[in-house]
Amino acid sequence: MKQRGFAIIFILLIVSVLILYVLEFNFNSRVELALTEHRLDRLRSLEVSRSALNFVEAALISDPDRKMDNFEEDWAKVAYYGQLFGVVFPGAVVNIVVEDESGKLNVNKLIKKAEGKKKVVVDRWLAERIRTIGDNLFAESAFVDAVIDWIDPDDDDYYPPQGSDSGGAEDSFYQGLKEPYSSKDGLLDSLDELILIKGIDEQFYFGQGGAESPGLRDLLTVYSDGKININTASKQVIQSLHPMINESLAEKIVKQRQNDPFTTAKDFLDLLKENGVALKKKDKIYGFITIKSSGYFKVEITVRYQEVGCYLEAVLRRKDKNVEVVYSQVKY
Ligand SMILES: [Ca+2]
Ligand SMILES: [Ca+2]
Repeated sequence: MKQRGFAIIFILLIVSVLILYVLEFNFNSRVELALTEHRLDRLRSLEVSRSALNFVEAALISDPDRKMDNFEEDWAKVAYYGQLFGVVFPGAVVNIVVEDESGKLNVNKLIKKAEGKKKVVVDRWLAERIRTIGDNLFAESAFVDAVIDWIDPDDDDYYPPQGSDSGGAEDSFYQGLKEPYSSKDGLLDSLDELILIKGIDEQFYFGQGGAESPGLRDLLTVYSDGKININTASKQVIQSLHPMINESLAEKIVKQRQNDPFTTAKDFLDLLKENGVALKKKDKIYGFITIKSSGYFKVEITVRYQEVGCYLEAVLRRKDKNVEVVYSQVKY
């Protein structure tokens, strides 16, 4: 009797071990399967993002009118076509944003080339435009001094001509940080470098998102010839162009150009004058605005498959009949 009881317990033990084994095998197989699906979706999202980038390149190459660039053109409308990628690639949710870099202020142009001169020459007019961006959006303008110091080759804090206070910073400031580093003393290779500069934090740089609360990354660039395309500049950039352009005038300009893009820079200047903006004869704005892009476009593509996806950021350069990728990065 004792032996029989022992046999039953022994069999029960073996059965439970077998059940555990089968359960674990089942669990592992399901994990493996999920991981494979995950990897596949990741791979799919990467391929779709590349395909979307090709699509943007094609739109830029086929742009028939190189004398002007505005939101009525195909390259600017690819965002609408992004939804179609979901039809071509079932299950994919695709979002495409293309921005003309000439609609933004170029921080690298703050320092003018001063060949043969020992002293650094700052483009004070541009510095004032960028200062206004800070004033209007973030109530913070001294960061411009620090950006100038980040780029200029010297080691002296920059003092703006109109005030005695400087927001500048050189090595003495950066070396005193908890994790010290040096001032670059050279042009920015990427706009993301701004985050390293005194007075610029993540909120200031990234903004809150959306057209009403942009960050510096939406308004500044390192890719352009320095001129502003008034057909693609945001409300905030237009407002920065002259002290007499207030928010409502900037909004009016953006609204008006929606159906009727500017065909000459003069049309824009005339519109300013009609609205009471007093332009001096030699106002720097005359040489600063244009109606076309200098050829650099930033592309942001987000692809999602279920829970997996990728984000592709690229800068394209349109030149003659070609488009080249100047920079690209994929994040998961
Ligand atoms: Ca300096
Ligand atoms: Ca410096």
